Amino acid sequence: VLFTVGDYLAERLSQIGIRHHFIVPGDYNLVLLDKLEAHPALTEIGCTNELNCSLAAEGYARACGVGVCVVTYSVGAFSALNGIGSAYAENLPVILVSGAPNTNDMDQHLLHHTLGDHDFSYQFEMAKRVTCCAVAIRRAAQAPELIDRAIRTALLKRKPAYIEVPTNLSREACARPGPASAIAEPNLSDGPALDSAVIAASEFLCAKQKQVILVGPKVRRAGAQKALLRLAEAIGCAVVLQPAAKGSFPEDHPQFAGIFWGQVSTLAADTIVNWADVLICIGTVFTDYSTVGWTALPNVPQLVADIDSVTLAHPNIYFSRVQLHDFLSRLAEAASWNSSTMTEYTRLRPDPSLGHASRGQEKLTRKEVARQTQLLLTPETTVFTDTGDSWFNGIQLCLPRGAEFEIEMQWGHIGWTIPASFGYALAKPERRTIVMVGDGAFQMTAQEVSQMVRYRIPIIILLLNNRGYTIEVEIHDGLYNRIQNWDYALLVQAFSSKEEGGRALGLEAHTAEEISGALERAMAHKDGPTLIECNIHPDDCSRELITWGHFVAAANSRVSAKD
Ligand code: TPP
Repeated sequence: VLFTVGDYLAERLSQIGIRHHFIVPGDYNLVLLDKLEAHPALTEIGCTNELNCSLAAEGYARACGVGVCVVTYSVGAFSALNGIGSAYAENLPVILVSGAPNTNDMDQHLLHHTLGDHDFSYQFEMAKRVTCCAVAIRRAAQAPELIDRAIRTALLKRKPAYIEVPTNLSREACARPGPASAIAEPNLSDGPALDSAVIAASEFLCAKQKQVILVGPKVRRAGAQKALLRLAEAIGCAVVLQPAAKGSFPEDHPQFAGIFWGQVSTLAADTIVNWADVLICIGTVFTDYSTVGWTALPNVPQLVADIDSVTLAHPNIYFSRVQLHDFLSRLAEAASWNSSTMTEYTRLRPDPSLGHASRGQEKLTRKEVARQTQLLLTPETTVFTDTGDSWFNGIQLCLPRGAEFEIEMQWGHIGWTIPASFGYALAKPERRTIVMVGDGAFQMTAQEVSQMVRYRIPIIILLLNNRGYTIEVEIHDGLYNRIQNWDYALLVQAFSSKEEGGRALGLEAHTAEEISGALERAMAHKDGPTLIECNIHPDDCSRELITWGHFVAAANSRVSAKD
């Protein structure tokens, strides 16, 4: 049988570890979808719309290291670009594959699903801005080179890539691909740069007395958690995490000193950071959000270890092509023991407390939901937290060793948790996925619960219904922060069909007793998702959200700088 462009793409995707590809069909990609489907290692996962499709692929990439989303031209791809933006911001290699018009029509005719003029380059131009590599195949013979270039660049840079495949080319003859190692090569450090970075860094650290390690979200993207642990144990200093890095260092470790998030830090992490005379910043990202409206930008000297570079404050040197994993492992061998910040932190460390349990009939509170969620966590749990007070509720949880935590703090698309947890759970079905999401966020992407039903994915969705966009109320209030209330429990049950798929369980909780009963039922329900609508008072939000919102609002409303 003829080996085609579509087969080439399918084979390459399977070689890099893709087992599920997320799709929405359209006439420009149907033949391509047939080819992908025909590959024995690939399972097609249909999504309800392209926004959800791209975010599902983003969540899949979190679990599996890479994700793929296949959509149709313009009407599909424009929506998918949002999830590709997320993948870019969050450093995840997601391959966006879009069907495109027949090559005979390119720049010749007016076509459906286009802007209605003769220039068909616009989608490719748009994709270039939100990917690390965009390719548009125009002849079958180019396909191997272009597909390989896009996939290889995405994997090397941990950023999304774009591949445009005209509808008629998917079935045209194509060479077969060579070994996978050519497109999935490891990132290697430059030897001399690595050696000098390690020497300079250990000399720099030797001259400091009070060292603190600050861990950022890029550690996980670089797969450097184990090397981080080795370095932390070699130095013996306090280790604090940025909020988006939660889960990258074990929270039961004696050196774990909380989440550093300025005034909304946990476990007094900010106090130990302020006491330090040097910060070892590993994969950190400082934004207005992570620095609480720029109020928590550390001003002590820093050693900055990024995904593939190291920068020192004194002497001021930049080392490029130093891979994070290599650098941390080597620094662990070279660095000397200095546990002064741990001695200090032991005196500072507050007692973690879950707070008091509410009594059975008492009205449900945010705290009680968090307290009961905490009791469910095991080493097999993955928690997804959505933008909103769910961030703060999630950050407060104490993760047992092995538990994972997913957050999309850089892109911050509300509703991200629903499709992303779906994609993630397909890749890691052995884990128990729990989603914490607000009512406003849920309304953005609720349709994807339907796919959890279809594929019988037992995700537990804790929907905190505080009747509106509370996080925005804290930043800047107006009537626009009120939303239509839904019967959420009823809604998700409507996604079940009598003929096929699993079943969604929709439950409501108004009291402490009701939520504990609901959680018990959720844990037992295996044939699809469970949504628990947790009804809380509109004013019941975390102290951290109010504090953070105040400073972010102040940063947003700074007057323009004069020239
Ligand atoms: N649109 C998108 C796609 N993403 C966004 N982050 C926003 C708009 C702006 N936004 C940020 S938080 C938020 C909105 C609209 C409200 C979230 O409300 P909800 O999910 O109910 O959580 P709560 O703040 O009530 O905990």
